[in-house]
Amino acid sequence: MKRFLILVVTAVLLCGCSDSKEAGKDKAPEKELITVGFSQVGSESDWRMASTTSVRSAFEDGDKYNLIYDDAQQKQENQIKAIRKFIDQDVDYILLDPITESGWDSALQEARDSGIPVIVCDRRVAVADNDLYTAWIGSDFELEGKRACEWLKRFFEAQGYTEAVNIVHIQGTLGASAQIGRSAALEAAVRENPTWRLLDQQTGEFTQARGREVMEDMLKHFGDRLNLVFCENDNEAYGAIEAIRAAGRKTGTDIGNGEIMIVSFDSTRKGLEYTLDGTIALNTECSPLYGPRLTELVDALERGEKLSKETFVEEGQFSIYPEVSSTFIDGKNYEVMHLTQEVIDERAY
Ligand code: GYE
Repeated sequence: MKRFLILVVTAVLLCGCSDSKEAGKDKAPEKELITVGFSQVGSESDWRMASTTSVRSAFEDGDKYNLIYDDAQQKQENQIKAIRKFIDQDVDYILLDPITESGWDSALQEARDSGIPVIVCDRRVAVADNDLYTAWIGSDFELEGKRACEWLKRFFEAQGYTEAVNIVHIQGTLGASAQIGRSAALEAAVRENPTWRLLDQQTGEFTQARGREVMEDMLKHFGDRLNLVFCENDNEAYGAIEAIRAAGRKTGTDIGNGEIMIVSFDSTRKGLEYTLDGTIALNTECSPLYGPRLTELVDALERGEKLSKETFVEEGQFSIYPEVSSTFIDGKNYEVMHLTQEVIDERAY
């Protein structure tokens, strides 16, 4: 595979030295950079910005890597174009955070035909042939959703709340792994808990603006009945909070007395600030800090090592309410962290 070559030109050359023999002697040797094309989803959320920063800084070693970054602006067609451009540029590796799971077979086949390994990160691809990508690293989104629902169930039990839980669900980008997993967990929990009702589901596209619009619409339709909003990320929760306040409703856990309870995902700094003051009742973490893991994977491939096909990142969960300190899911115990300002101060995003 062709490598991107850089010539480090010496100051002697730059200052116009005419003695070619001398210049040649002072010239640094040519260096081979590892060229990596990264197709990012967009810049729709705080989580996404943290992910971009993490990947960019992990690959910023200009003596080792040449990172070509492409922002797809939440459009899969832009990601497919970016992959084709990376193939034309003959990059060494492609990193792909796929907007949706479906629709990747031909683009990934083209990458494979060109001999370029594809590492998928964060969201997943659903392809007929799993050999079309080398490895995936990211979160267990369904587990995140199950942890949120189990916490809610345990919280209501602890409070002795047995009335109706009337839920509106602001989904992420439809077809994205984070949406598919978190939505599946909520839908299953609604089936299992007789007092839970799913009043409405609409996509908030993982953005604050759309989260606010969707919440306004839901408040208009369901009025006082609505007592819980399940947001699939923090930015949607920021938008929902704005809409709830503008409608004169209160956020909180006293849902039997008119408050609207909010649960969210990501655990960004602002999301956790809202969790610390009780505006968001529960925040389930999703880590965007996988940049260093990606350089490790690329370096391992450079050394000719075989990668595990899937790597899941570990994640936490935060709340200020002491009622539930852990959840038990599929035979495993998960701790719920009691949120304090110190916890927020130590966070990297
Ligand atoms: O939850 C959301 C972002 O794919 C896990 O995408 C990611 C999600 C994250 O826009 O904030």
